[in-house]
Formats: sequence, C-alpha cells, structure tokens
Amino acid sequence: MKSAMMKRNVATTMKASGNVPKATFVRKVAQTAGIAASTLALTLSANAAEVKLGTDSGGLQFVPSSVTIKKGDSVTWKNNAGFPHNVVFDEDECPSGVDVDKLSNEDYLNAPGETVTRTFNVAGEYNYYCEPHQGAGMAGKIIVQ
Ligand SMILES: [Cu+2]
Repeated sequence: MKSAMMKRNVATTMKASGNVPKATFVRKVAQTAGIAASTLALTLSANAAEVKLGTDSGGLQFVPSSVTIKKGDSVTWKNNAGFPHNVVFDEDECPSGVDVDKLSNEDYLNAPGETVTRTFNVAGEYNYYCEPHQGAGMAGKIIVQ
C-alpha cells in the first residue's frame, strides 16, 4: 500500500517538473518519495523514458511530445487515451542508416495500458507520428544524445 502511494507521488512530481534540470529534478523526486537521491539517480540512469499515447483528457498527442535521451536508452510508449494509436518513424526524419521499419510499431495499440518499447543506439533527431491521428497533428520527437 505504502509503495503504491510512493509511486503515485513520484509520477505526479515527474509530470509537474517538465523543464527542471535533471539534478534538481532527481533531488525533488527523491525528497517527495523519501528515498536517497543517489539511489534514484541510479535507477534513472537505466533510462527508460515513457511517452503516453493520448493526453489524460483524451487529446490526440504524445505526452511529452519531445523526449531527450542518451544513446542506448529506450523509450516506452504507453497507451493512455484516444486510441487506437501507433508509432511510425519516417526515414527522412531520422538519422541516416536507422532501420525505421524496425523502429516503428505500425500495428495499432488498442488496449489501455498496452506498451511498445524501442531502444535508440544512434545519436540524432527522430521524428515520428501516429498514423490514425497524423491529420490531427499527433507527432513526437526523440532526441538521442
Ligand atoms: Cu494516435
């Protein structure tokens, strides 16, 4: 019970601290969760960013729409609202040599909470979109440093 509450607190704090520098952000989250910052930093350095498919209110957006990660990190997209969604990378909008067919998940995510995870091993900027909602502007960016 206690650990479920802690998780919720961490998630809330993470959502609210969009532009806070990482160190400050880690400290804040650690304070909120009541655990050592060093422990949390270690956890975060495994680095899996999460992007929600659809806003909590059902908006047709990736949340957050832009994510910055390091080479070797992965991104997990989680079905949230307004689905079906998918994740499609455009060859012209990714670093050259990247296999966009492998990176994309063209199958629709239909179930709530369904996830797709991809690992990024080539630095650069990746732009992607959701095919069913491309017309509504559902697009995102991954910056791999
Ligand atoms: Cu969509």
